[in-house]
Amino acid sequence: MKDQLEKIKEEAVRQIEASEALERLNEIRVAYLGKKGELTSVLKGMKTVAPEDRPKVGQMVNEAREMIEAKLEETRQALAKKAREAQMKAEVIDVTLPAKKANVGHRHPNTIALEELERIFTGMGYEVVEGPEIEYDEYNFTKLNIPEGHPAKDEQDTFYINKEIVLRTQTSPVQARTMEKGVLPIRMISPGRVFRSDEVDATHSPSFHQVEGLVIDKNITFADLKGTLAEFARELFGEETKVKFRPHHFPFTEPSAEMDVSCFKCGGKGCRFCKGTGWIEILGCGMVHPHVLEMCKIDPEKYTGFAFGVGLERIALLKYEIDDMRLLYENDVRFLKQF
Ligand code: 2NL
Repeated sequence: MKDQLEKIKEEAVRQIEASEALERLNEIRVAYLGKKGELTSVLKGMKTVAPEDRPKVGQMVNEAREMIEAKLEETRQALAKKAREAQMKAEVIDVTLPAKKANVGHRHPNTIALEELERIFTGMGYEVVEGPEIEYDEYNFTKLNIPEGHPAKDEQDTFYINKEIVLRTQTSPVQARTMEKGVLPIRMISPGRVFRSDEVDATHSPSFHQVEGLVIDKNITFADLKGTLAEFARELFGEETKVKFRPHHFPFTEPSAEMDVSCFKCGGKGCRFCKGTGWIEILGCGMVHPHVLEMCKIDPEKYTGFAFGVGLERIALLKYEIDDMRLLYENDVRFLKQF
């Protein structure tokens, strides 16, 4: 019996010392000290021991149990310590490493151009007014003198939500809404996203941005329009900039014009940038049509006004010399960071 116990102890110690994981220690504990373990089976063999020897054998079994338990505990602590040290080593933090730079991105050329336009016009006393991108057909077309069947409507009428509601094709409806409110005089610009049925290419997109402007007051004339837009052009493209007005047609203005600026690259001599003409087309404008004033509840006998519309992307492309509009919609930060 004694030999058997010695053998069990030896074997247990050998196994404990050889174990490399805490789970393995548990297995050993079960194998030796568990209900069906080696020591228990020794106790079960007590029947064959002479009664006077039993207490002694019992004591030996207990000693073996205590010894194995102590060995298990000692090894458990050693393994736990080793595991903790390995973990600390693996998770070491170098507090002297430089912090990761926060990536803050960059303002979009459209945003930069818009802020420039807003700076110029608010400097002349204009308000910035925004409105819905989804509009009533009535505000987008009818009140701007583009009735049912008008060719200008045919060109633009693609994005219908239903019979009465469209994605706005211009920001003029914001201005029509402002006129209807009847607070006069008006000096406003309305920037925002607009939608057209255009195919994507280097100069077109089905969704782009416009900045329209509107002035309504007593005695506003074409001279006010010219002076205002010439000053705008000088602020945007430089003191030397000249402007030229070519007759044009818009349904909502009469008379209407397109404004060109002298090429800021060559000063008007003609270069690749202005395609040899010395001039660059920049915006459409005109005196607000009396019928538009009437439809927006303003008396055209008492008030007159001028209006204009600029493509924001067109300004950004020109000012930052970007040759393809699609670059503005990719939002590649390497592109954006150049402006
Ligand atoms: C362009 C240039 C323009 C207007 C927009 C306008 C707005 C109201 C009344 C009268 Cl509420 N006019 N806006 C005027 C002239 C030109 O935009 O190239 N548009 C297609």
